[in-house]
Amino acid sequence: MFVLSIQDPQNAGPAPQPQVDAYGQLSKLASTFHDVDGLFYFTYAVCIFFFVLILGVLLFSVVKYRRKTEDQPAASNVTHNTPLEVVWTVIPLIIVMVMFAWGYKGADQMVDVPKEAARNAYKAMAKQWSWTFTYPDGSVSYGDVWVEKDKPVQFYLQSSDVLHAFYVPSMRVKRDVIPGRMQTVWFQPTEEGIYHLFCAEYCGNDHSKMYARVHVVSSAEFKKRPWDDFDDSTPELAAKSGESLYSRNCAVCHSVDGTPLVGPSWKGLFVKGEGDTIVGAKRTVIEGGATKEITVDDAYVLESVRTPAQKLVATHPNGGMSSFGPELIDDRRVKAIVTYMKSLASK
Ligand code: HEC
Ligand SMILES: [Cu+2]
Repeated sequence: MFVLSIQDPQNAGPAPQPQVDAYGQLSKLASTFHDVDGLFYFTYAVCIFFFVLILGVLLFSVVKYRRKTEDQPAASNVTHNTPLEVVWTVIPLIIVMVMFAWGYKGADQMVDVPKEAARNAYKAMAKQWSWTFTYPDGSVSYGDVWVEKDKPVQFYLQSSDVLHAFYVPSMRVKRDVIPGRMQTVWFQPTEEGIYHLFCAEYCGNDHSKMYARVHVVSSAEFKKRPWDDFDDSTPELAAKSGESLYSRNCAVCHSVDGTPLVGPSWKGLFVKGEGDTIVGAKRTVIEGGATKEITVDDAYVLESVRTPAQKLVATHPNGGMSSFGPELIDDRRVKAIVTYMKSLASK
């Protein structure tokens, strides 16, 4: 069978293999939106039935009624048959009405957000090329999101740059994320597991890497808040938290080993100076059209995160980074990223 392998740039762990349902056509259903599957397989069966029927009659007629001699007269010259035409109009009409009613019922369920879901509202912020999730209690996670089994959940979808789409095949939800417009989806996860969340709208160079995971866990596991692992109480822990933020938010565009990606590598951004001090490297930047030389420091990194276009690195005069506001990565977290950058410094 076709096995999809998914690169997982935002996380160290491997992406789960997609699981398919018993008929091998759809991802395993893990929410209450089973009308999607019923309607999908109904449409599938109708298509196969009519394909076989129509092609069968066609092939049969081609063989049976073919012209056998050059001068054979036409066997019949029927131009129409009213009862037959009524039948082949009315039966398909009934079938498409069934499809419509079934689809309408399913869509209605998806659009009608139940109160319990509205009380359990998350925010999913899409940006090139990562996802940031804000929980009902205000905490934040990146690239992975945790929800409770059997508890309806609503997601408000926002984009901080271009068009994206929130697509979780196992939950049977897919919704465009449109800049400047509030979109929303809800679902009720029914099975524990880790599910794929894809961006389903082409959003630039590394769209294919814009991937996240939905963890459906028991309420006991959920109470442990597995996403809340940010810790900057010591420089070592801050560097570790910074590295995790880096891998989920920045690694798509910035390498740390010199490899050029969409953005400049962070290798050599900070270097070891006299003794064991860590100093910022020199950078040629373009600010307001003028080229100048600056020294990298904490403030420059913060500015690059909040307003990347303020000082463009001279090697990247067209920019290409969209801003991370404090609601995505607060100042403390940017500081942890800087601590991580400094931990990379070498002679
Ligand atoms: C969509 C791609 C992209 C993502 C994601 C991205 N950046 Fe950038 N970044 C760029 C590009 C392109 C530049 C060069 C142009 C500029 O200076 O704005 C840049 C420049 C920078 C610079 C200046 C680098 C230098 O060499 O002087 C810093 C610092 C920076 N980014 C930090 C970050 C941080 C921190 C994150 C993650 C929170 C991040 N970037 C995420 C594309 C990206
Ligand atoms: Cu996207």
